[in-house]
Amino acid sequence: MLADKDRIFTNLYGFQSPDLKAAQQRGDWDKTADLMKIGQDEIIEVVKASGLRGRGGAGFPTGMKWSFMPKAPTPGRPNFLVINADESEPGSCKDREILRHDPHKLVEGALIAGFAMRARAGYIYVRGEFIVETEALRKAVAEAYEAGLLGKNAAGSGYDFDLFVHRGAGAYICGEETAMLESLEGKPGKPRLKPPFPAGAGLYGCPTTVNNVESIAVVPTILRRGAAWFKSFGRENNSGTKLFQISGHVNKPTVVEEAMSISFRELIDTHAGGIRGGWDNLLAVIPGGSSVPLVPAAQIMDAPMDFDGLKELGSGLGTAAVIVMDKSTDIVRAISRISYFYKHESCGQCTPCREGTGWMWRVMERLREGEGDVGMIDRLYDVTKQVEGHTICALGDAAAWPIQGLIRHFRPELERRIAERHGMQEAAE
Ligand code: L3W
Ligand code: SF4
Repeated sequence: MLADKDRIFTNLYGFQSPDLKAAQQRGDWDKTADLMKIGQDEIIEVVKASGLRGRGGAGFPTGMKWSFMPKAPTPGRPNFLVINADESEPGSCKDREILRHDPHKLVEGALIAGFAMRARAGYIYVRGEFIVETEALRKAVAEAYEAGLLGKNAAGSGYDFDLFVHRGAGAYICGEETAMLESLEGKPGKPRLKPPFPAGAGLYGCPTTVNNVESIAVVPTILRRGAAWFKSFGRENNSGTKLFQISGHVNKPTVVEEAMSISFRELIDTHAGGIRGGWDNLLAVIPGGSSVPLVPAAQIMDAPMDFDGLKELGSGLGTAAVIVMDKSTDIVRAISRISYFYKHESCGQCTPCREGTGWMWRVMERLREGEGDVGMIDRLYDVTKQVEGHTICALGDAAAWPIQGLIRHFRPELERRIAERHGMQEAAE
């Protein structure tokens, strides 16, 4: 179990005030200018050495992403930092806690990250439904301006950096980084084709880095305690501490900071009070938010909860939103409901996603009722393969993967429903 002294988010549960004075007492904003004195490239090197990988789902190395930004921005084409606080992935609820209770970690991280990537300004794009969180964040930003920590000569560093808070209008797709940029520009949130990646052409066509809230909020602590300290948690290629969000059929759902690579069993027993009805009652787990395939109980129990460990199981760490399902779960219905979510949130811009998400959901609903025949399972799988990798953004993959996971691990259950319904029909005839 991660020791209290090694926790980055010391006010995760809001036991103390989120305001500037309390944050400073917890160590935030402590000699920030001195941290920045090591220089922009050196900060990027420290972040690279820490092994920090993006906490928004994709796990892209953060320091490497920053290094793609131009080192000498051309006049009239400034660099921008955009922070993705559009937390909408079903199961994901960690960034919300940072915004509410520890916003100064994010604001300080924004200044340091913005400085390192030579950004003139940062934009925090907050999920539309996050009203309390937006207020808390706006208050923190206002406090930072008032104290001279943002704006001209931010925190006495000699660097000018402005930070803006923008609230979205409640569309999941605006969490996709290029849809977010479109939305910030005042346009409908429709993803752009990549490449070019935002580092080449992002906000208003300028070089931009989009990072998740957690990725930015851990940076000041990494600089204060050192890359080696952060890297000492987890294992090679999967380092650091991480916010895990445990929901579903556990005795005590929670959000908790733990060392990366902790085993699933230890995570649940230590922090979530165990599985409802005991470990024998576990059916399956979606370990990284609704976009990643489920993992059956037997495979996940002793698995390391990190990028590589879950990839080996055909799933992913995603945002570390751990959705636990016990044997009372109608697993077909659960995945069908997730399918409906993606159908609803598709921006409709590309055909495989616009048509495929609706088709997949309708077939899932039929299979839930045991309608159709066994061949329909294969056709559904084929269609998921036609959608996967053939769309503008990752929402197409996210709609396909949960269904693939269901068919891979629970095909007998789908076949049982079809056989049962056929049996009932035959009996009726
Ligand atoms: C420059 C290159 N930049 C990649 C950058 C890219 C992006 C990052 C990761 O999807 C996943 C998705 C969801 N030059 C680059 C480059 N980049 N190659 O690296 O890129 P990518 O394409 O791997 O992922 P993505 O499109 O950002 C994110 C999954 O996360 N997910 C959902 C998350 C939901 C939330 C939320 O609600 N807040 O985070 C969960 O699993 O399915 O696969 O910045 O530009 N050559
Ligand atoms: Fe829009 Fe779906 Fe295409 Fe993404 S994959 S651009 S959400 S239609």
